[in-house]
Amino acid sequence: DVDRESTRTGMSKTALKQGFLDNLFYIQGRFREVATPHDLYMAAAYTTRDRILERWIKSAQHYKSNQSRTVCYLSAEFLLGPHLANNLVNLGIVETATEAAHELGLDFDAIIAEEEEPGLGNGGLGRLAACFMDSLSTLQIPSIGYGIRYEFGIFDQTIEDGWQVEKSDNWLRNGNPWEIPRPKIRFPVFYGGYTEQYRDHDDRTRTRWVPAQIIDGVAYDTPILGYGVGNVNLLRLWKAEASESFDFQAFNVGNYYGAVHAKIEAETISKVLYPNDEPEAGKELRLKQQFFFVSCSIQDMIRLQFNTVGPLDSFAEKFVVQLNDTHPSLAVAELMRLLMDEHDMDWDRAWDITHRVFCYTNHTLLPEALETWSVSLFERLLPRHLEIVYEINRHFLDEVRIRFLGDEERVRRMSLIAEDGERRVRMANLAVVGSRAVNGVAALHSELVKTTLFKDFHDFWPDRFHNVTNGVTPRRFMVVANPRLARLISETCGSDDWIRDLGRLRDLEAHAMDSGLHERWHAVKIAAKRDLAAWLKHRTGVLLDPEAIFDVQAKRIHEYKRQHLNLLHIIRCYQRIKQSPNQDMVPRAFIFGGKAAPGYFMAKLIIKLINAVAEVINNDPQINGFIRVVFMPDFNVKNGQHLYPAANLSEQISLAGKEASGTGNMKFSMNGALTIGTLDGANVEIREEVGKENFFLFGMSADEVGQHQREGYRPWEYYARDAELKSDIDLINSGLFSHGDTQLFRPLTDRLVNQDPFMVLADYRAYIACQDHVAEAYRDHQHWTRMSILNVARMGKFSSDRAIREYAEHIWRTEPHPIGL
Ligand code: 26V
Repeated sequence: DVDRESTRTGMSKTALKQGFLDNLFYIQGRFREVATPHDLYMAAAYTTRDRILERWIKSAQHYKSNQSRTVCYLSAEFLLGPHLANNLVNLGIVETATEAAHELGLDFDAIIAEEEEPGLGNGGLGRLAACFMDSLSTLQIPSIGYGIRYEFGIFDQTIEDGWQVEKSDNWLRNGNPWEIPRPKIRFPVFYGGYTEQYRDHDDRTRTRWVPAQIIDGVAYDTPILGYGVGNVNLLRLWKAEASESFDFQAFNVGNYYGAVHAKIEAETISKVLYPNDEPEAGKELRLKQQFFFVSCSIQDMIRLQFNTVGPLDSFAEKFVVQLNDTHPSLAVAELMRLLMDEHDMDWDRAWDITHRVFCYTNHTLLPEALETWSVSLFERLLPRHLEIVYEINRHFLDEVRIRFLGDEERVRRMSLIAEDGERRVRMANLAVVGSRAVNGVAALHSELVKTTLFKDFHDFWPDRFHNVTNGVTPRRFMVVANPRLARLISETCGSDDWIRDLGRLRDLEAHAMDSGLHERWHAVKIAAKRDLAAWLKHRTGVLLDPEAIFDVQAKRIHEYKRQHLNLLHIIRCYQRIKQSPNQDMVPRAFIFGGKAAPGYFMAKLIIKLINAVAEVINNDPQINGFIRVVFMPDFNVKNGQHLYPAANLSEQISLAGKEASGTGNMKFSMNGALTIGTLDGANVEIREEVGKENFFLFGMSADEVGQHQREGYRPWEYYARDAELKSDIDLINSGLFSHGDTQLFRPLTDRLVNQDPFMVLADYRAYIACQDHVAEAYRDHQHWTRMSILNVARMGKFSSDRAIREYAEHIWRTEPHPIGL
């Protein structure tokens, strides 16, 4: 028998069982016989949470009494994925919990599968934030993630008649056991109105913002537990609520319904996540969202400063703020406003603190992705911030003019305000000027940041620019997603130290020729492929052959990522089999996953074409299953966890220079997939690490792409000169994949032949040739397995722990604060 305390915190099997039954009874109000699968999941989640909370309180106390320097990671997105399995791994109680569940007669995998993931992000940028939170805790660095508690996250994707259909993601419907509402941690956020000058008690002229609207932000906290440590950090997400203090009566005299309507409107601010990969439509609500979470977060930091250290003078020593892309860059102006207007500081003191607090990460070079806001919208919503932006700009451009005498063209380029056409605020320039460090996310990307996007800024402040190559957490993407492989690695290396120190995977190299390991490695991969095949059969009806090459491309659908290049290769394979049905071809399963932005027509047409090609190939008796094509619906963190362990080949085929880093490339390779890829983003470094003989490289380099573009790129010449390429594109236009409709895919094929902005046709021939090498290599099972082992063994660099260590040392200058168990 266990006492009350240990049912909450005990780690023994008995304590877990008792805690589970307690939570089922006292929280869900159920007994075993009538409990639904969801009740069982909730009870398991609370039982796990109980054990985290104790560590959390200890961490908070420790950080407070030590006045620890704190990293604040500001991000509009956190794509966390399901919590339960991950928290069990980090607590180190997977085995005990599994046994406890079995003794209670429960299907533990089913309980884990019951969790609906918080999809509070679009893709790479949001998932990176989640990996970083895991590593910050594991490395014992005091930190707070700040973001928005969207009521609806990224849409759920279904496929109907081959087309993507979006369904709203009502993830909070059944409750969220991982969050703790903090109704008393609440800050007012202002919008609109006007500014006015007044004289304070010392007869100094000050500025006051008189808003037209006030909305409250309320904190919801999720504990983020480190792996095998006592440290638990905080993810604090803000929900918008109508303000209590705002006097609705005054604005709605006698208009009760108007006042209620205003309350409803207030809550829309944290209602829904916007797609980040759709061209900015200048959406007012999006700017309101950005300011909303930024203002709450900075106010919260100031509150914490007063609660721990005291005066604001040491604010930049207590806090460092990392801006995840430009979405939170209003924070620069908001901190200036709060320091000056609310806390009496003059400009110079406020600026000295502000520019020492912020650091900014750039995540894309695509010009259409760079955020700007029209001055008129900005002024209407944030009149005080526009004044501050102008003032920052005036100080900054004065410095530029002194350094580059007479170079007004440069001044115009560097200005925080774009003056060509409608005047707009350039958020990236604001972020660079307001930060003491700026970084790109892979070596190649960071070079391009310095030489192209921010060239003028690099000329001006060369020391401000850094590279931190992205990484992913091996806890989720190896231990949680691929427990069989994790076990095999631990047994082979004789320890599970690699989970916290991924460089230790190198120990596998000594066994790369060992036939015993080869056999087990192969068996682990086949088992994962069988699991995925069963999963896909259940959800799509398509049956895959586990012996085939599992060739996977899973990522957001975008022209620059070139899913259509992959399709052209599939069509090539199809035509080859049709032309000579008896040839000896290596069987392949082509697997796609990914969402298209709801307003991105071309991306949605690519999804339709994938499904159309799949339908024809999968039903052609002559193909006889030699190649199969399947689209996994609703690719997200949870579904991705089925994909990474099962892949043999990882498609990383973006046009060189366009993919800032990529992180899926890392997840596949650390699960033993080989990469076929261009020299883009982190592919360059992955290839360096795993060795060029263990990587399938093809295509133009970023330099060659630039050269080609300068010389004038003419895709129709490739189409005219390459008979196979022409016949692949013509087959799409023939109507074969569209029940005779020759027009359906015309927008896509016309774009390829006439514009081809991402040079699919220029890289086609090299890609096909490279895929032929892949097929040949796969025939030699021994050799392929050896390459697979070496890929895993050499992936140590791509742990997000390494990335966070680099941020901590070179950018943040923070120290670990270990909390024991
Ligand atoms: C935004 C847009 C908006 C306009 C249309 C084209 C477009 C394309 C992409 C984006 C996303 C920008 C931010 C982002 O998610 N970047 C991703 O960040 C990952 C983490 O650093 C990185 O691995 C990916 O390569 C990068 O695309």
